[in-house]
Amino acid sequence: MTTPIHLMAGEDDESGVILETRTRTRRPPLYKVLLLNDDYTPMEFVVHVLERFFGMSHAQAFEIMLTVHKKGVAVVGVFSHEIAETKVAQVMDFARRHQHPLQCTMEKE
Ligand code: TYC
Repeated sequence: MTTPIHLMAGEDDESGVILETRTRTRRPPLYKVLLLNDDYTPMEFVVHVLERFFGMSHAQAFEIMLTVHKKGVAVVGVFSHEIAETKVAQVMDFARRHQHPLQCTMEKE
């Protein structure tokens, strides 16, 4: 017998037979938020961005800023798609308003 589509997993169709289906659950994908180096954005501005939008201490923020400065890019956080999108938008908007070319992007983990 086929599984009636209106029945949930384990629900009885009144025939007395429990028709079980297994529902697979998946964790939502996570996204890395990346900060990119450039030659013009002041170091102190980047430190401020990391404190303000990523909740880092001054020491943490300074360390990550230096990593980006030396290596060209660093992961500054890992979030759900919606939160990552919001972080990227906040950073890009803040940089634009201060006329700095700072770039922030996201990629699936
Ligand atoms: N390279 C910049 C400078 O020398 C500093 C900087 C660091 C810029 C990190 C962007 O994501 C960045 N002023």
